[in-house]
Amino acid sequence: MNTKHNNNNNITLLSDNERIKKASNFLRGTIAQNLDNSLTGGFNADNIQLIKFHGMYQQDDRDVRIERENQKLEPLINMMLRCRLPGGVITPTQWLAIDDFSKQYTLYGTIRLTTRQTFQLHGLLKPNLKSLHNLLNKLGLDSIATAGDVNRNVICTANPMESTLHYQVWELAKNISAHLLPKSRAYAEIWLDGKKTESTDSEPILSATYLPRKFKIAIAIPPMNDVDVHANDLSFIAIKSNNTEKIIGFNVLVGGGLAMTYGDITTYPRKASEFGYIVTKDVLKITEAVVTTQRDWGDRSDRKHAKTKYTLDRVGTAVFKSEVERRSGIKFHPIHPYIFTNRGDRFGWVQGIDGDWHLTLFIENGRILNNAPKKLLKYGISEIARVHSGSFRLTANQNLIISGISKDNKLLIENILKKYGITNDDIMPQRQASMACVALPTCPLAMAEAERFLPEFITKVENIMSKYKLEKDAIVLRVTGCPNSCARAMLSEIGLTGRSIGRYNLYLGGNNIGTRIPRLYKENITEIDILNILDMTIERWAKERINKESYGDYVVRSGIVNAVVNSEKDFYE
Ligand code: SRM
Ligand code: SF4
Repeated sequence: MNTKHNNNNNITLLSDNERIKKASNFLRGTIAQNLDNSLTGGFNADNIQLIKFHGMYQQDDRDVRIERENQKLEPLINMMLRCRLPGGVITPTQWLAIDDFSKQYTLYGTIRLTTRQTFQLHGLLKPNLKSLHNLLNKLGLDSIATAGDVNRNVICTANPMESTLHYQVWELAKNISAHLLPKSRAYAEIWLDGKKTESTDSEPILSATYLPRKFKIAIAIPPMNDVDVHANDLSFIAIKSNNTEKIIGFNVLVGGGLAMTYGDITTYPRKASEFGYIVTKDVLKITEAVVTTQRDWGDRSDRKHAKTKYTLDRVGTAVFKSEVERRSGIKFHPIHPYIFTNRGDRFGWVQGIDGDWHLTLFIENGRILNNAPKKLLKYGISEIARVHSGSFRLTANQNLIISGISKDNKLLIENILKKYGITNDDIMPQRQASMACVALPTCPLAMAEAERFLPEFITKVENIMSKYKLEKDAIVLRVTGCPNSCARAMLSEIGLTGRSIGRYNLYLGGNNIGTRIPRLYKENITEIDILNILDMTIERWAKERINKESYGDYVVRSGIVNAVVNSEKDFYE
């Protein structure tokens, strides 16, 4: 532990991550030296923390951990890399090169689309890391600040229908991402042999010790809440002009976040607080003021309480807000009215206002692989990338949009999809409304399966839905392998969070637009128990629902669970 003086000159203990950041010389640490050490597949403890700021996590394959231990071998250490892709847009050329790299140089041969609109490559070995970073650089990509105590990948609504609005928020997502990027030259020096020299070693926004914790930003275009604004430290909700397809300003929300620690009631998921409305030109100033307030006021002694949501609850929302106004010199106006109606992706073909076609494909768990002999997803997407002149857009629900398809290319792409067995047609709405986080075998924090559990579990839930003639309905259902909520289970109508292998906590009563946190219904139960509860509550919902009432709203109205209103006060009641 390290020490610092707070405003009252009391000595507080700093978390060890603060020591690591301070001693790192702007994120260099001894990463370069560790890279040259061929005696181990990994990095030392301090560098394991530092490589996160460069977009990588050290992991090991947990499926073979015991076997390797028995053989007295080091765990199968490998790295996961997360790309920076503001707004989730990637070109066919970039896709092809990444696809090729994943095939040749990763242990798993897959690409994983994430809940924050980017992709991850799992199973990278240390000797191949530099060539991957050089490839990304050649492609105009990087993985800077996709992890660590910095602003992460900036996400925005990926709705292909309103492409003019999408274009505006995508531009903004890129600008925010660039504005908050670490300025340190460490990434260029270590991974690109110093090729990128335009940046300097000073961090006017982030500081030499960066932020107290991870920081997340989202931009939503109502009525879509596909980005789940309440999972983010800072969100912008676009308000468009009445007469033109132009965004005139944004409602600003601060302090959302979903993780908790079991058994520690000082931790909780929290919805973001509405600060007010600002005009578009003020977005970067407000962003900077929120980030620097959190930088200076966030808790650097206890990482469990370091996120913006806890800073807000500790100092008070009004105090935080007026500090943001003071720092930015901008006064918030009252919130402009907005409504969210859904947050799933719109699957299938749509024609945008520009006449181009867009196809949203459901990707189960975001995993791009050749999953069955007749469903060769990975081959199919790469063949499409060879002929496609538009772009790909990753969604915050782990799906893929093939975007900007000209009229002439539509048939060609349809034929490729047919050839590789890629179709949305056999997928029920329930599966489309479900997500799981990665969990085992790569996530070191997983307590239970999630991605590998979901497909068969959903088949069983689909059977329940069919039994009650609800095939056309869907419940937002999300599974995570631990309470960190990476697939945003804490904003779902049915949320499962892993407790141990085969056991989960069951949360019910979030809503289908992502504005209510669900409540714990039963703790530490098995799949059979979960299915029994779902069968019972779904039957009641089918019989007693009023009009098109959603499952989440029904379980609250019928008293099956009480709504969570202010999670900081009532989440554990
Ligand atoms: Fe996450 C940590 C995967 C979105 C909250 N998350 C992790 C790690 C890196 C485990 C670790 O720290 O070693 C996981 C890597 C697993 C693997 O093998 O790939 C991991 N998180 C993911 C992804 C890939 C899940 C997915 O299935 O798509 C998502 C990557 C997003 C991205 O591209 O940047 C992902 N993580 C989220 C979200 C959802 C979101 O941001 O919309 C959350 C909840 C929102 C929030 O932040 O409150 C989330 N992840 C966490 C946390 C809890 C943080 C906290 O507040 O305490 C951790 C653990 C930590 O940071 O200590 C974590
Ligand atoms: Fe890992 Fe937990 Fe996140 Fe799932 S929710 S990816 S198990 S940290």
